[in-house]
Amino acid sequence: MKKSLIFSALNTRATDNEKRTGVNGLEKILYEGKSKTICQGIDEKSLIIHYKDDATAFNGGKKEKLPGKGALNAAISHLIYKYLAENGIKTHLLKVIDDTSALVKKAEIVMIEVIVRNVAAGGFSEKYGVPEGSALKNTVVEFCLKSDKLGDPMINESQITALGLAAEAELSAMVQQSLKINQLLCRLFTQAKIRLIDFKLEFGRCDNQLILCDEISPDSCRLWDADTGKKLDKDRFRRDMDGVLDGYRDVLRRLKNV
Ligand code: AIR
Ligand code: ASP
Repeated sequence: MKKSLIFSALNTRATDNEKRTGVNGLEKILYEGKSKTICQGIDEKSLIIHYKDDATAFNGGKKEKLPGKGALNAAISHLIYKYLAENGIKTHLLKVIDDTSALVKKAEIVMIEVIVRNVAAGGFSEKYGVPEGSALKNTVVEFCLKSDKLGDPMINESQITALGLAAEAELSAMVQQSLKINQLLCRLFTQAKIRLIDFKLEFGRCDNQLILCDEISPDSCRLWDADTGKKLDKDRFRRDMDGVLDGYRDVLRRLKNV
Protein backbone atom coordinates (compact mmCIF):
# COMPACT_ATOMS: atom_id res chain seq x y z
CA MET A 1 0.00 0.00 0.00
CA LYS A 2 1.17 3.53 -0.77
CA LYS A 3 2.63 5.54 2.13
CA SER A 4 0.15 8.37 1.60
CA LEU A 5 -2.77 5.97 1.96
CA ILE A 6 -1.34 4.56 5.16
CA PHE A 7 -0.83 8.05 6.56
CA SER A 8 -4.40 9.03 5.76
CA ALA A 9 -5.55 5.85 7.50
CA LEU A 10 -3.42 6.76 10.50
CA ASN A 11 -4.75 10.30 10.56
CA THR A 12 -8.34 9.15 10.85
CA ARG A 13 -8.89 8.69 14.54
CA ALA A 14 -9.28 5.08 15.50
CA THR A 15 -11.17 3.79 18.50
CA ASP A 16 -9.10 1.99 21.14
CA ASN A 17 -10.42 -1.30 19.89
CA GLU A 18 -9.61 -0.50 16.28
CA LYS A 19 -6.12 0.45 17.36
CA ARG A 20 -5.64 -2.87 19.10
CA THR A 21 -6.91 -4.94 16.21
CA GLY A 22 -5.29 -2.63 13.66
CA VAL A 23 -6.50 0.38 11.74
CA ASN A 24 -7.75 -1.16 8.49
CA GLY A 25 -5.64 -4.13 9.49
CA LEU A 26 -2.53 -1.97 9.08
CA GLU A 27 -1.32 -1.83 12.62
CA LYS A 28 0.17 -5.14 13.47
CA ILE A 29 1.01 -5.30 17.18
CA LEU A 30 4.66 -6.25 17.58
CA TYR A 31 4.98 -5.85 21.34
CA GLU A 32 2.54 -5.16 24.16
CA GLY A 33 4.39 -3.29 26.92
CA LYS A 34 3.14 -2.35 30.38
CA SER A 35 2.28 1.22 29.43
CA LYS A 36 2.73 1.25 25.64
CA THR A 37 1.88 -0.88 22.64
CA ILE A 38 4.38 -1.05 19.78
CA CYS A 39 2.97 -1.62 16.29
CA GLN A 40 4.48 -1.98 12.88
CA GLY A 41 5.08 1.39 11.21
CA ILE A 42 4.66 2.59 7.65
CA ASP A 43 7.71 0.68 6.43
CA GLU A 44 10.47 -1.61 7.68
CA LYS A 45 12.29 1.34 9.26
CA SER A 46 9.50 2.67 11.47
CA LEU A 47 7.21 1.73 14.35
CA ILE A 48 4.06 3.18 15.85
CA ILE A 49 3.93 3.68 19.63
CA HIS A 50 0.56 3.88 21.39
CA TYR A 51 0.52 5.24 24.93
CA LYS A 52 -1.90 3.35 27.17
CA ASP A 53 -3.79 4.45 30.28
CA ASP A 54 -2.27 1.63 32.33
CA ALA A 55 -0.13 2.54 35.31
CA THR A 56 2.17 -0.10 36.77
CA ALA A 57 4.82 -0.08 39.46
CA PHE A 58 7.05 -2.58 41.25
CA ASN A 59 7.63 -4.58 38.07
CA GLY A 60 3.93 -4.81 37.37
CA GLY A 61 3.04 -5.74 41.00
CA LYS A 62 0.76 -2.69 41.31
CA LYS A 63 -1.50 -2.06 38.36
CA GLU A 64 -4.33 0.38 37.63
CA LYS A 65 -6.05 2.11 34.73
CA LEU A 66 -5.78 5.89 34.93
CA PRO A 67 -7.99 7.28 32.15
CA GLY A 68 -6.14 10.08 30.36
CA LYS A 69 -2.63 9.04 31.44
CA GLY A 70 -1.67 7.84 27.95
CA ALA A 71 -2.53 11.17 26.36
CA LEU A 72 -0.78 13.15 29.11
CA ASN A 73 2.45 11.11 28.86
CA ALA A 74 2.36 11.28 25.05
CA ALA A 75 1.92 15.08 25.09
CA ILE A 76 4.67 15.61 27.70
CA SER A 77 7.09 13.21 26.03
CA HIS A 78 6.52 14.68 22.54
CA LEU A 79 7.02 18.23 23.81
CA ILE A 80 10.29 17.20 25.50
CA TYR A 81 11.48 15.19 22.48
CA LYS A 82 10.91 18.18 20.17
CA TYR A 83 12.84 20.43 22.55
CA LEU A 84 15.73 17.95 22.74
CA ALA A 85 15.80 17.54 18.94
CA GLU A 86 15.92 21.33 18.53
CA ASN A 87 18.95 21.26 20.83
CA GLY A 88 20.92 18.70 18.85
CA ILE A 89 19.84 15.40 20.44
CA LYS A 90 19.17 12.58 17.95
CA THR A 91 15.87 10.88 18.82
CA HIS A 92 13.57 8.23 17.39
CA LEU A 93 10.57 10.57 16.99
CA LEU A 94 9.44 11.01 13.36
CA LYS A 95 5.86 12.27 13.59
CA VAL A 96 3.15 12.70 16.21
CA ILE A 97 0.12 10.85 14.85
CA ASP A 98 -2.58 11.73 17.39
CA ASP A 99 -3.10 12.33 21.12
CA THR A 100 -1.75 8.94 22.12
CA SER A 101 0.44 7.78 19.22
CA ALA A 102 3.59 8.59 17.34
CA LEU A 103 5.56 7.26 14.40
CA VAL A 104 9.16 6.53 15.42
CA LYS A 105 12.34 5.18 13.85
CA LYS A 106 12.82 1.48 14.38
CA ALA A 107 16.00 1.01 16.40
CA GLU A 108 17.74 -1.91 18.03
CA ILE A 109 17.17 -1.11 21.69
CA VAL A 110 20.26 -1.25 23.91
CA MET A 111 19.11 -3.50 26.76
CA ILE A 112 20.32 -1.05 29.39
CA GLU A 113 18.43 1.70 31.21
CA VAL A 114 20.49 4.78 32.01
CA ILE A 115 19.45 6.47 35.25
CA VAL A 116 20.61 10.03 35.92
CA ARG A 117 20.26 11.49 39.42
CA ASN A 118 20.61 15.12 40.44
CA VAL A 119 19.18 14.67 43.96
CA ALA A 120 18.93 11.57 46.18
CA ALA A 121 15.52 9.85 46.04
CA GLY A 122 13.81 6.51 45.46
CA GLY A 123 16.04 3.51 44.99
CA PHE A 124 19.22 5.52 45.64
CA SER A 125 17.95 6.77 49.02
CA GLU A 126 16.82 3.28 50.02
CA LYS A 127 19.98 1.51 48.90
CA TYR A 128 22.47 3.95 50.44
CA GLY A 129 20.45 5.17 53.42
CA VAL A 130 20.33 8.87 52.52
CA PRO A 131 17.16 10.94 53.06
CA GLU A 132 15.17 11.80 49.93
CA GLY A 133 15.99 15.30 48.78
CA SER A 134 19.64 15.14 49.93
CA ALA A 135 22.00 17.08 47.69
CA LEU A 136 24.58 15.09 45.70
CA LYS A 137 28.14 16.36 45.22
CA ASN A 138 28.03 15.28 41.59
CA THR A 139 25.53 13.98 39.07
CA VAL A 140 25.07 10.21 39.40
CA VAL A 141 24.80 7.96 36.35
CA GLU A 142 23.67 4.37 36.93
CA PHE A 143 22.73 1.49 34.67
CA CYS A 144 20.10 -1.21 34.99
CA LEU A 145 19.67 -4.30 32.87
CA LYS A 146 16.39 -4.08 30.95
CA SER A 147 14.79 -7.31 32.11
CA ASP A 148 11.33 -7.55 33.65
CA LYS A 149 12.04 -11.19 34.47
CA LEU A 150 15.03 -10.21 36.62
CA GLY A 151 13.44 -6.99 37.97
CA ASP A 152 15.79 -4.61 36.08
CA PRO A 153 18.87 -5.25 38.28
CA MET A 154 21.57 -2.62 38.59
CA ILE A 155 24.60 -3.40 36.42
CA ASN A 156 28.04 -1.77 36.14
CA GLU A 157 30.10 -0.82 33.09
CA SER A 158 32.45 -3.81 33.17
CA GLN A 159 29.47 -6.15 33.55
CA ILE A 160 27.75 -4.47 30.57
CA THR A 161 30.78 -4.87 28.31
CA ALA A 162 31.47 -8.39 29.65
CA LEU A 163 27.97 -9.46 28.66
CA GLY A 164 28.28 -7.75 25.28
CA LEU A 165 25.24 -5.55 25.96
CA ALA A 166 27.15 -2.49 24.69
CA ALA A 167 30.74 -1.79 23.68
CA GLU A 168 32.91 0.53 25.75
CA ALA A 169 32.76 3.36 23.20
CA GLU A 170 29.01 3.02 22.88
CA LEU A 171 28.59 3.08 26.64
CA SER A 172 30.63 6.25 27.02
CA ALA A 173 28.62 7.85 24.18
CA MET A 174 25.43 6.94 26.09
CA VAL A 175 26.80 8.56 29.25
CA GLN A 176 27.86 11.72 27.39
CA GLN A 177 24.44 12.02 25.72
CA SER A 178 22.64 11.35 29.00
CA LEU A 179 24.59 14.13 30.73
CA LYS A 180 23.87 16.53 27.85
CA ILE A 181 20.16 15.58 28.02
CA ASN A 182 20.27 16.17 31.79
CA GLN A 183 21.62 19.69 31.25
CA LEU A 184 18.92 20.45 28.68
CA LEU A 185 16.13 18.96 30.81
CA CYS A 186 17.28 20.80 33.94
CA ARG A 187 17.14 24.05 31.96
CA LEU A 188 13.63 23.30 30.66
CA PHE A 189 12.20 22.14 33.99
CA THR A 190 13.76 25.03 35.91
CA GLN A 191 11.86 27.39 33.61
CA ALA A 192 8.70 25.41 34.47
CA LYS A 193 9.51 25.84 38.21
CA ILE A 194 10.05 22.09 38.55
CA ARG A 195 13.07 20.30 40.08
CA LEU A 196 14.31 17.38 37.99
CA ILE A 197 15.32 14.91 40.71
CA ASP A 198 16.15 11.87 38.55
CA PHE A 199 15.10 10.11 35.35
CA LYS A 200 15.57 7.06 33.18
CA LEU A 201 16.64 7.00 29.53
CA GLU A 202 16.80 4.33 26.87
CA PHE A 203 18.84 4.36 23.68
CA GLY A 204 18.69 2.46 20.41
CA ARG A 205 21.03 1.78 17.51
CA CYS A 206 19.87 3.11 14.16
CA ASP A 207 21.89 3.79 11.00
CA ASN A 208 25.16 3.35 12.89
CA GLN A 209 24.36 5.86 15.58
CA LEU A 210 22.76 5.99 19.00
CA ILE A 211 19.36 7.63 19.20
CA LEU A 212 17.21 8.44 22.21
CA CYS A 213 14.22 6.07 22.45
CA ASP A 214 11.21 5.46 24.72
CA GLU A 215 9.37 8.18 26.64
CA ILE A 216 10.41 11.03 28.91
CA SER A 217 7.42 11.68 31.14
CA PRO A 218 6.31 11.71 34.79
CA ASP A 219 6.38 7.89 34.48
CA SER A 220 10.12 7.97 33.88
CA CYS A 221 11.24 11.07 35.85
CA ARG A 222 10.95 12.32 39.42
CA LEU A 223 9.62 15.86 39.24
CA TRP A 224 9.09 18.04 42.33
CA ASP A 225 7.50 21.47 42.50
CA ALA A 226 10.43 23.90 42.87
CA ASP A 227 8.78 25.87 45.70
CA THR A 228 6.82 23.31 47.70
CA GLY A 229 8.59 20.04 46.82
CA LYS A 230 5.22 18.52 45.91
CA LYS A 231 5.65 15.33 43.88
CA LEU A 232 4.26 15.65 40.35
CA ASP A 233 5.28 12.21 39.05
CA LYS A 234 4.64 8.49 39.24
CA ASP A 235 5.78 8.31 42.87
CA ARG A 236 2.24 9.52 43.69
CA PHE A 237 0.98 6.26 42.16
CA ARG A 238 3.78 4.09 43.59
CA ARG A 239 3.17 5.49 47.09
CA ASP A 240 -0.66 5.45 47.00
CA MET A 241 -0.91 9.25 47.08
CA ASP A 242 -3.96 11.03 45.67
CA GLY A 243 -4.09 13.22 42.56
CA VAL A 244 -1.69 11.21 40.38
CA LEU A 245 -2.94 12.67 37.11
CA ASP A 246 -3.32 16.17 38.60
CA GLY A 247 0.46 16.08 38.96
CA TYR A 248 0.91 14.99 35.32
CA ARG A 249 -1.54 17.69 34.15
CA ASP A 250 0.37 20.29 36.11
CA VAL A 251 3.65 19.21 34.47
CA LEU A 252 2.12 19.49 30.98
CA ARG A 253 0.53 22.88 31.70
CA ARG A 254 3.79 24.32 33.02
CA LEU A 255 5.89 22.94 30.14
CA LYS A 256 3.44 24.43 27.63
CA ASN A 257 3.88 27.83 29.30
CA VAL A 258 7.68 27.79 29.11
N1 AIR B 1 12.66 4.52 36.26
C1 AIR B 1 13.48 3.49 36.40
N2 AIR B 1 12.89 2.38 35.88
C2 AIR B 1 11.73 2.72 35.42
C3 AIR B 1 11.57 4.07 35.65
N3 AIR B 1 10.54 4.79 35.32
C4 AIR B 1 12.90 5.90 36.69
C5 AIR B 1 12.09 6.28 37.90
C6 AIR B 1 12.97 7.34 38.55
C7 AIR B 1 14.39 6.91 38.17
O1 AIR B 1 14.25 6.02 37.07
O2 AIR B 1 10.85 6.81 37.48
O3 AIR B 1 12.73 8.61 37.98
C8 AIR B 1 15.13 6.22 39.32
O4 AIR B 1 14.32 5.19 39.82
P1 AIR B 1 14.71 4.42 41.18
O5 AIR B 1 13.54 3.57 41.48
O6 AIR B 1 15.93 3.62 40.86
O7 AIR B 1 14.99 5.45 42.20
N1 ASP C 1 7.56 0.85 35.30
C1 ASP C 1 8.14 -0.18 36.15
C2 ASP C 1 7.07 -1.14 36.64
O1 ASP C 1 6.00 -1.24 36.11
C3 ASP C 1 8.96 0.37 37.28
C4 ASP C 1 8.41 1.56 38.02
O2 ASP C 1 8.24 2.61 37.40
O3 ASP C 1 8.19 1.48 39.26
O4 ASP C 1 7.29 -1.87 37.57
